[in-house]
Amino acid sequence: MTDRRSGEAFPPDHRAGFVALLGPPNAGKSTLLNRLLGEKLAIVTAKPQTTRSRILGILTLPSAQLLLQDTPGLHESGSRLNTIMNESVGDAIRDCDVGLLMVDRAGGWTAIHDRLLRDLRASGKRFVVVGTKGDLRDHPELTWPPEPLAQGEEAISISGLTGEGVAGLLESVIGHLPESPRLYPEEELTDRPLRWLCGEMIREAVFHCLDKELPYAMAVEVIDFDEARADRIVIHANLLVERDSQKRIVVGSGGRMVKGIGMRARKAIETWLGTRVHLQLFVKVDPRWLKSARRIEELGYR
Ligand SMILES: Nc1nc2c(ncn2[C@@H]2O[C@H](COP(=O)(O)OP(=O)(O)OP(=O)(O)O)[C@@H](O)[C@H]2O)c(=O)[nH]1
Ligand SMILES: [Mg+2]
Repeated sequence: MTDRRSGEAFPPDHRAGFVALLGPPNAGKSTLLNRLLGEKLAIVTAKPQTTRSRILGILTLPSAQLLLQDTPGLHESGSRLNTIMNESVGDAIRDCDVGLLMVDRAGGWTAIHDRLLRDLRASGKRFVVVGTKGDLRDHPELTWPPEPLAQGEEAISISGLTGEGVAGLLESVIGHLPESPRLYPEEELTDRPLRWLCGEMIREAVFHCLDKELPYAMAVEVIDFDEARADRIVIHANLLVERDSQKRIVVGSGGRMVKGIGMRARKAIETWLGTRVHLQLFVKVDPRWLKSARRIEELGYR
């Protein structure tokens, strides 16, 4: 097989296509994405609804290229951000070649799984039900394979944490992909710019440092990302909140909270990029950000 554009030759049975990671919040979608890529691309926290937008992770192997689409956890809720998040799950099903319906084996099968299973069946796409957190040995909530599956529908149990079962899953997914040359250059890892990914690392630190609902009311906007210096990357970012009362909490007494968030995020970005980072955070009130679809899109949560 030869790529018409690049003239590059591929093995005759080379496969490539889009793989959507689908499931409710906290199912382990982003953890599996990172595990498959062998690289931290998507942020992971113990709290549900961490991922806000689709993120493409590109896995290039000699025999196949998987375009892995991480998605926000599907859930029932009415805010504008949540509606947009749920829409992007629908888009991911529409655009994929293979769907992975992810179910936390300790959490069990839910109404969200019923809905996604129905949508996947209706789409006519190939799909695999993936049981996650297989390393947690006590799974009282879920019989395996899950009861709602029909004969011939595939279920594979994995652990994104230990990697158990992931090679088998990968092999099965490749078998479902169409024959095709590579769709992206082999050196590409994602469709997201580095500065946005750094913003996500900052948002991960926000989840760690602030509890309750506040992380959900916050956005990160990278306003300056300067790679011109040889010895360090300079990043300036706004932490956007909706109200003054939230700003006071995020700043903290004597600026302690925002300093803590900044320190944690800086260390994470430095480890990730293997370079020194100068990070400056500004806490800003932006009452519009959660209400305006345009603003949400501008911030890259789409
Ligand atoms: N023990 C164990 N924990 C896991 C595994 N996979 C994910 N987790 C944990 O489950 C939590 C949620 O994982 P995520 O990967 O962020 O889940 P997600 O489906 O992307 O969640 P949202 O982005 O909120 O939709 C984190 O605390 C993970 O460390 C696993 O295989 N084993
Ligand atoms: Mg996620």
